[in-house]
Amino acid sequence: MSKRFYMTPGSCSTGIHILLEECGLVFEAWVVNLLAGDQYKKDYLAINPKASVPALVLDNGSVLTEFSAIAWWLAKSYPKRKLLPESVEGEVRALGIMNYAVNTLHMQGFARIFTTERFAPSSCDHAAVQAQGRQIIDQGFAIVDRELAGRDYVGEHFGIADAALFYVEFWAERTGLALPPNCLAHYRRLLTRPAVRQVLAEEGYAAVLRAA
Ligand SMILES: N[C@@H](CCC(=O)N[C@@H](CS)C(=O)NCC(=O)O)C(=O)O
Repeated sequence: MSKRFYMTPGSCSTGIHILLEECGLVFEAWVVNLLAGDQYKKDYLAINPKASVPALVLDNGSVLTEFSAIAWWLAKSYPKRKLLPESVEGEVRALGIMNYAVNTLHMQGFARIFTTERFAPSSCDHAAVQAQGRQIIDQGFAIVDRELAGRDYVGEHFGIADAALFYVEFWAERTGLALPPNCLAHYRRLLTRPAVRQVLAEEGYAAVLRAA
C-alpha cells in the first residue's frame, strides 16, 4: 500500500506537501474539503479523529497527524534529505522555530482571522479577536525575522522549519499582511524551489508563481 496524504489546498498541509515532494516520495493525495465539512465525515474521522489536515497514512497503515510530528518523521525517515540540522543545538533551534510557526503564528494568530467564531461566539467580539490575531502575527513574524537575519534558511539548508514558515508566510501574503524583510526574502527564496513551485501549481496557485 502506498502512502496516503490527506490535505487541503492552501492550508497548513501545503507545508507537508512540500516536504513530501522535497523527499521525492510516492504518495496518493486525498483532498479534504474543509469548507464543505469533509473533515467531520465518518470516513475521515476514522482516519483522523481530530477532524483536521494534514494526516499521513504510512505504508504499514499507521496514521501520522500534527504538522510538527509528520515533518519530524519525514526528516528522521529520510536523513539524506538533511531536513534537520546535524547538531543537537541546530535541531532544537529548528524545532523551536517550526513549533512557533505552527503553535503561535498559525494556531493563535491566523486561526483568529480564519476561524474567528471559534474564539468568540458573539459577532460583537469578532473585530477585537481579529485585531488580537493580527497583533500575534505581527509580533510573531518580528521574532522570526530576527531568527532569519543573515540566513537563507533556518538551518544551513532547506528543512522542516522552513516548510512550516513557508505556509504562514504564504498566508500573510494571501491576506495582505506585510512580512518583515527577512521573512519576505525567505518566502521569495522558497518560491524559487522546484518542489514548492510544483506543489503550488498542483494546489491551484499557479498565479502566485507568475506574480513572484
Ligand atoms: N495542530 C494541528 C493543526 C492542524 C489544523 O489546524 N489544520 C487546519 C487546516 S490549516 C484544519 O484542518 N482545520 C479544520 C477545521 O478548520 O475544521 C497540526 O499541527 O497539524
